[in-house]
Amino acid sequence: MANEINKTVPIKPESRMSDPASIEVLKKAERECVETCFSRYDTQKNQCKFGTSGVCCKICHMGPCRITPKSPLGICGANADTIAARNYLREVVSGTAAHSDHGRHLALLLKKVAEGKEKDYKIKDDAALRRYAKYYDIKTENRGSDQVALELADCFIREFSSQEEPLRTLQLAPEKRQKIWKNTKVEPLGIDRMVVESMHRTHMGVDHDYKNILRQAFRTSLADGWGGARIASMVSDILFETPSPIRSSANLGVLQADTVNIIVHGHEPSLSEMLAASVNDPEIVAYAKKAGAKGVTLAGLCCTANEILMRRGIPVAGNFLQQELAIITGAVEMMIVDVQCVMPSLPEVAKHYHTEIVAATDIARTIGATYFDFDEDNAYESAKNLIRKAIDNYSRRDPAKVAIPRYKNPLVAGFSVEAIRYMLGGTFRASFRPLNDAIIQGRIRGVAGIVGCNNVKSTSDVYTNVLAAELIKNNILVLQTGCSAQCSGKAGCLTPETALEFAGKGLREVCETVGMPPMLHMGSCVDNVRILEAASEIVKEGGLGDDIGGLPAVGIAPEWMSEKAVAIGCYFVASGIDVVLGLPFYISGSENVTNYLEQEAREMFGGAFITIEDPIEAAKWVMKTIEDARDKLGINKKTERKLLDMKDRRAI
Ligand code: MSK
Repeated sequence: MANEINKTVPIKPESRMSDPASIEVLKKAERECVETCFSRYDTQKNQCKFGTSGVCCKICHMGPCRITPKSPLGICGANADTIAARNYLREVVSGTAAHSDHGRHLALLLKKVAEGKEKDYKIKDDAALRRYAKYYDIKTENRGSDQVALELADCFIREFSSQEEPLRTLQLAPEKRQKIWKNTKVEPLGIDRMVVESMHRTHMGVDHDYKNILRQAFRTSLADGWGGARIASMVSDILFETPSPIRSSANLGVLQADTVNIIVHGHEPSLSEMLAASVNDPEIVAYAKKAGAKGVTLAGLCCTANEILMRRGIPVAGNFLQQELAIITGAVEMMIVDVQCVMPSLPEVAKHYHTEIVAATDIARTIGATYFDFDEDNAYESAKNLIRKAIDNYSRRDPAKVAIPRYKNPLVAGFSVEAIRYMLGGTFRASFRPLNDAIIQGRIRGVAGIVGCNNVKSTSDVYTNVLAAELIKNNILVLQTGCSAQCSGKAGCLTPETALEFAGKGLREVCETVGMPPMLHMGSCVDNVRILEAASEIVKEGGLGDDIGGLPAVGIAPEWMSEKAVAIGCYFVASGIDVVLGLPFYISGSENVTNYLEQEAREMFGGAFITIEDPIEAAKWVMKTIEDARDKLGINKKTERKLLDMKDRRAI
């Protein structure tokens, strides 16, 4: 396996992480005897084979049961297929719940804003409000923003509780796709209902048919991708603005030696938006100067970073595997964490330095972290109080322990679907037509969505960077989200100059004309829905078939690790897009489950999963899949050269 970590030989920092900033800090961690996820990975040698193959069942307390050739049935009689399918569905449920609870929080916030109960949050993007209201047939003409927002917030909230009606957002997909979902019986009802039903069906003694269970996995994932995550993305646009291209930078070098450094980490944007709004408040700047600092640097990790990068240009300190490393620089006064992808080890790492870890969400607390009761009703002042606390911690910084790597790279982020449409067509003719034409003419061969996390099992960022470079070289436009986008940002690839240097001729021409990078940062994990939205727009624009399935497009999760990634992969496949995994699912203990996800899914949806552990092989597979799709669309035909006669010329 390319880049796989071999735990049997001493592991060098260069085999753990590929970017120079992280390597430098990992060496510092070793010198200062700080435990990280990498050293803990080594102590977790010989990971459980029953777990990794998906055939350990601990759903009831007669077990745990483990399936082997000698004991092919659990105590209740469940076989490997039932067990692996149930475990898989529970992963999808957890991922869906995570994205959707994030969406619910924002929908409830929108309702409060519309009711005038939140003085510090506003509807910042009225055009987005009215655009999304139309999706729900809400009248927008001659109505105030608050009125429209209240009705829309209620629609969003009903998407969670709908008992018998399918999700209304499904109607945003091409008609053909909607029919496929109806015929295969995967149309999700309310988001909460899907999560509860799936948990019921995986309880001991309920659903035992692996195909029925896996179909429910796709159905639940659609409640995420076309429901909860989509709502999160839409409300964020309404309250905090639809992203548009913005410059910033990425990697640990964004931290500064002479300022108070605050890092936000997690996923939800409500607090981080307020921190971004208040960090340059003159009162705060004066307070920092009084403490001996030049000011306050706000930076982000993981998807909270992406949220405020996309809209405010706040720099990215790093992606998932850099969360402990950021503290080890010795230069972080406070790390504020909200939900998801936050390692419980952070307070332990912080004990070696002066960093205060602050948990700012009641549903996500960690032993050793300070809990801060963020007051959304008085959000601006509450955010300022938190920043003041960080400034107070500046005097505890030990200069002898500070070592900020100098590495960071510039980037351009903020490519929402609206921004892409505007960028391609301009103010008066904003449209996807130029992109469709470039694909039809073959200047761009197709589109690849590269998404997801980092994982200690492989050298961080390598797969993503090798794959992305190979794809743009071969004229494939790359769309990115999450930690994968940050990985390209750290490598300096999210700039228009990357197109000039590394893209193939056709893609370079398009990027040069428009001034865009060949890899587009589209946002956070919930913003994977923007990739589906872009695919729907391409279909709507015409000339490339009548469904998302069949487009020259592929999804890839090179270094994924979270249950959310499993849900994302499933809703991409159920939407008709093939998904390449750089690391396998925990299903290899069941041939039937593996076959269902890798073969039968394609018969149902037109897309399926494939695991390819080498980035170059993955690139070859993606290119072949894209060329096959182009053949089927009939756009690979070479145009015959024809000499024009007088009649033709007159016609022209
Ligand atoms: S933060 S889910 S490590 S992308 Fe969205 Fe990154 Fe994966 Fe978390």
